[in-house]
Amino acid sequence: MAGKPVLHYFDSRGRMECIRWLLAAAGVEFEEKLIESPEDLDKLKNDGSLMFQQVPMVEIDGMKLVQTRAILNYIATKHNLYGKDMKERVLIDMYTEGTADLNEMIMLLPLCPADQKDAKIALIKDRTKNRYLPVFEKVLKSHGQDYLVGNKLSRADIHLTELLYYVEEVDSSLLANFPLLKALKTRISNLPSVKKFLQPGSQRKPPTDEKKLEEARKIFKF
Ligand SMILES: N[C@@H](CCC(=O)N[C@@H](CS)C(=O)NCC(=O)O)C(=O)O
Repeated sequence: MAGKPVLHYFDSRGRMECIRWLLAAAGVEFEEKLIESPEDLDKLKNDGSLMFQQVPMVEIDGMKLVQTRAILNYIATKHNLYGKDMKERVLIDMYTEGTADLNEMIMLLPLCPADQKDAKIALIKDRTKNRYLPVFEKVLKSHGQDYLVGNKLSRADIHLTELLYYVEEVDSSLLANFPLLKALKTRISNLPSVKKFLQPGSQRKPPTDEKKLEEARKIFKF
């Protein structure tokens, strides 16, 4: 039997958190080798483990996978979370890319200079309320089903649920006008695998604070 996937990343959400979420939701146990210093990162770079000299990197099924989207695609395919045909898959891809766009805006917020932060938060709130969440609310309303695509759990539901947690961290009132999204969040959060991941002490990472940001700056030299 193949061993557990091994995740190589810094001890924060960053680009790895969506991979942690997807594996956890699929019920896959994983290990983490945390990058704690520039030397740890250099070691991975120098031993040829990182195709583009970047993390996330995931050791899985005898491979060393890089590029977040490629890793997610592999996990979703392997665990049957990627639709039943091309038409479902392209929908899942569109929803996934939409969630990724807003997720990235929120993920990069801690890097925003202090004098631009309020404007950035205002933009995120505007995009959340007026661009992204209305799309997903409308999809759920249009078919009346429990999941976004094909009446079956897919990666799109998992990525969206992860995003909804982040949106609420930005402003807990942002979901107020999206009852179907609130219900989806509750439904997905109650899946046993996700419920376990949401418990304290799991491998889920907290929001990135100043201390983590400083550590990241040292490791990734930005
Ligand atoms: N397109 C890549 C981007 C990866 C990336 O930017 N990784 C950063 C950390 S989040 C990194 O490894 N930076 C070090 C470097 O570029 O030297 C992906 O999605 O995986």
